[in-house]
Amino acid sequence: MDVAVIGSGFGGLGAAIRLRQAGVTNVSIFERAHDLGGTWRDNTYPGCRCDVASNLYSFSFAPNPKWTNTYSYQPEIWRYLQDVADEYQLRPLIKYDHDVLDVSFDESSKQWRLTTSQGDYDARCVILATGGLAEPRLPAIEGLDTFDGPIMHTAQWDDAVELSGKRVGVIGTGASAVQTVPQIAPIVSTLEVFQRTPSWILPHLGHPVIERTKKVFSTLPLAQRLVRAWGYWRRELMVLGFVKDPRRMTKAETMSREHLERQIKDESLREKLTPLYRLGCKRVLISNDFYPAFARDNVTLVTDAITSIEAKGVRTSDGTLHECDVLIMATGFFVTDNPMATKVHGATGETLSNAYHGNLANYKGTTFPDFPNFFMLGGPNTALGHSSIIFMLESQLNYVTKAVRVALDDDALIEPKAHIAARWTRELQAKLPGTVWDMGCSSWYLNDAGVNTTIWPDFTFKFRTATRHFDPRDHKISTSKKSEVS
Ligand code: N01
Repeated sequence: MDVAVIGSGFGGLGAAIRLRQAGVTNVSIFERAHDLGGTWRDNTYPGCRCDVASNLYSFSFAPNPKWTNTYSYQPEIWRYLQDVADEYQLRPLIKYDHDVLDVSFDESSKQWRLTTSQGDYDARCVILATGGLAEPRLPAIEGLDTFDGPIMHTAQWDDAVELSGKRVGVIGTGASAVQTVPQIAPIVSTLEVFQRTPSWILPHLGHPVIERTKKVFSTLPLAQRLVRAWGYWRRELMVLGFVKDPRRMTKAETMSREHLERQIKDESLREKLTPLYRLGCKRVLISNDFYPAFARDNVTLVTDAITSIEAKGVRTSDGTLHECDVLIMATGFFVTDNPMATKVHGATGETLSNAYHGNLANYKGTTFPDFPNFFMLGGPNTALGHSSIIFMLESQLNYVTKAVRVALDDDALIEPKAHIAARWTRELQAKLPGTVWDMGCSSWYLNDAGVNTTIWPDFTFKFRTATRHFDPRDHKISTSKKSEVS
């Protein structure tokens, strides 16, 4: 095939659409699951919702005038992706139940060899679109495998696990936990929420969309585009605090503290829920119902450190055994240590995971020296703490589709020049000191060495500008006609 796309979430579907628009049709999408949709298919835990407004959290070329809420819930986003797949007739391209086990560049054929659970495939170009939030992380807590009852990660929710009337423990207080805790609190018998670090939480402004608005968006698409643009630019202003001067976060911290004070009257509980790091250092959360859940008699916040998990429950550092019937792990994902990256090997055999550990330079978070005709969506330092990842994916796709076009038209192998990629990576890293992610908290944005290899540290329109074109001068282009064009 000309292009193998791995993953059928926003990135993979977007890639297939943009490639087709660029005239590239010999494309297959490899999907390990039974259905398309990526993280929005997998995360079905109660309350799962996007914390970016619906109008912005969608493809610019496929607006949805029918969003029922200004901040969509998971089922509607998943439905949206399915509708997009139908509208653009992408389903025939998808190879379901194909788990990609290895992706290696074959020097002799000058192609990529994909080893999958259903056989091998060769492709001239590969677009890796497996996303950063695809591999659920279970914490390395001693005794985890000795627990007697069901253990469920939020991203692997199993409706068959009975929660009603059960003693439930939730480990973690990040984005997934704050959404699911309020939903399950009313049905369980007791709920103990194990918090290691409190999150900054701001009021949620989401609300249902009235019929008249939907009608206006349907008949006057420009109106929806304006709302989207308004939301985009408001979010861009946040970069001033995240990147340029984190002291600007004080105002949002005050808002968050007031939110907490309004919702939690108990002073000692409030203290436990108050973060002691700069707002933005970890992902900022939005919720109106997480704090109030602790007002319920059956919900307890546990802040003593977890020392082990035993057959009957969770043991904490004060010696208490918190007995549970079910454990829910709201413990996030492998991001900088995503297992998928260890399965990709470039022309020298080097693995892609080095890109997250300082040993492999990247160019615009998308391409890598010695990885010819290989493109990564959502690559190093392209995720966002303040806006929509879809904007970043679409930006990358501007560059990727143009590069793929050149690769196919000229029968060429394209990769960034090593010194150009090194410069991009160096300059990007030079922007990080003094940003909000450099304020001493731990987060999934940082690799083992504490370096942010995840978040884009600038305005997103700058990334859009950087990826607008394919610049041949920045690339090594080897063709069968000429050994090296540029
Ligand atoms: O995961 P997280 P998440 N013992 O990594 C705790 C997206 N998302 O699934 O902070 C005890 O944020 C950990 O504690 P600490 C979004 O990008 C979006 O919630 O490391 N606790 C933390 O509290 C988001 O950021 C949406 O001290 C342990 C929690 O587990 C990303 O997904 C909704 C522990 C993990 O939080 C991930 O969110 C959901 C241990 N050993 C997800 N190990 C929206 O759009 C970890 N923790 C709203």
